[in-house]
Amino acid sequence: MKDLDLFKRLSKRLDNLEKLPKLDEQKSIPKVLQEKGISRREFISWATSIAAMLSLPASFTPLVAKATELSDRLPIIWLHMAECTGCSESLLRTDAPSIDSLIFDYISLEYHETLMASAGWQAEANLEHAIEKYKGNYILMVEGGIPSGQTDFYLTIGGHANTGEQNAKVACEHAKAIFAIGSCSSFGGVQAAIPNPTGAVSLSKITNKSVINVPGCPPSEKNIVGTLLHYILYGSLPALDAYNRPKWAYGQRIHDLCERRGHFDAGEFVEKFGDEGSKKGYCLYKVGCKGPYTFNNCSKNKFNQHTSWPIQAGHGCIGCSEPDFWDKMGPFEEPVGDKLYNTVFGGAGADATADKIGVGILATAAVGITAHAIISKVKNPIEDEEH
Ligand code: FSX
Ligand code: SF4
Ligand code: F3S
Repeated sequence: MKDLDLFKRLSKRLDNLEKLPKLDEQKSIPKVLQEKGISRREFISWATSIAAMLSLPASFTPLVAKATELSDRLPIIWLHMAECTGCSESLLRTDAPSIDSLIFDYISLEYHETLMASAGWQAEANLEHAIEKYKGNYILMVEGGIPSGQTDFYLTIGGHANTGEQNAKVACEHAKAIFAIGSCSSFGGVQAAIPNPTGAVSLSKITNKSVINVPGCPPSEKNIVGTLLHYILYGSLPALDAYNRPKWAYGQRIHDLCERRGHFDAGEFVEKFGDEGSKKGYCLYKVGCKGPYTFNNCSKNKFNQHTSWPIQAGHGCIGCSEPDFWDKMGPFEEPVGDKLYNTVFGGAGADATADKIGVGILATAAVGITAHAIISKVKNPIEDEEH
């Protein structure tokens, strides 16, 4: 019954969206798929996987397909702040475009600095025009950390010499929904790493409005597209964790979804890159994997057209979807040992979730509990204190 009510509610929302004008009458999802040689069957199986990812039953597949079709109804403004553009690249630069990246072509991107042809005064005018035209109705996606306060001039943009902070503030003010795409926009990222010379901050620090964080450096295309489709389907915020990340994507630890987890539990570790353990696909904890402290769904979605992800490729997770990971997770190729975080022992177990407990608390405690009997070389400061 609950599912049926939800189905009706979402259908109604999509019916209303359908009444809004199309971006381009000539464009449609069936047409785009046909042009790219993607069959209807592939599209439906993709929609089923998106439904599952958003924790919806398979019977919602037609709604996901319809939401995709209607993804051109909501204008999107995408701003670049201080960053490497890897987040856009994650979605765009594939040699055989996936359905996720096709959607990026199809949606109504009113303004995107990487994609648009215009530059200089014209680009600036386009941004002002888009904000004015779609006031209160557009989705704002922001990539990058934001130099702010006394050092906001480090990101000075365009002929009017606005700072990135000014542009982002105005764009936030009139947006219907705001997504911080990538760890830089979500948490400050590499710019905000110590000593943070430009005073970079996260998007949520410069606006009072709700910001949905989609971190990762970069985030997977699935998490970006899934966040957008969730919004199209529901028209409201998804369930969020303590760091405002959608729980459907960031609700579980890398460690709990990891294909090498059996080796961790069995005490089988890579001791050195290239050793026998590496060849056998053993656990990467001792060569620095931060999967036990990181919440993301990388092993499910993967990168590069869903072919691989860091741990599958043989390197540990560096914790790229966690706040301040550049400072807190390093050195990246060494285990946490007793040098990371001022750990507070809160009774956190392997099943602790991000909304209950932050990474600082989880840190050494979780690994200590799970592995304390098997990792003899990794020191657990809590145990040492207790004994
Ligand atoms: Fe940051 Fe996105 Fe890392 Fe780069 O722009 S999340 S530096 S992958 O690209 O913002
Ligand atoms: Fe996987 Fe890393 Fe956990 Fe090992 S420590 S099981 S490699 S997430
Ligand atoms: Fe980032 Fe770790 Fe995934 S480094 S890409 S969160 S495996």
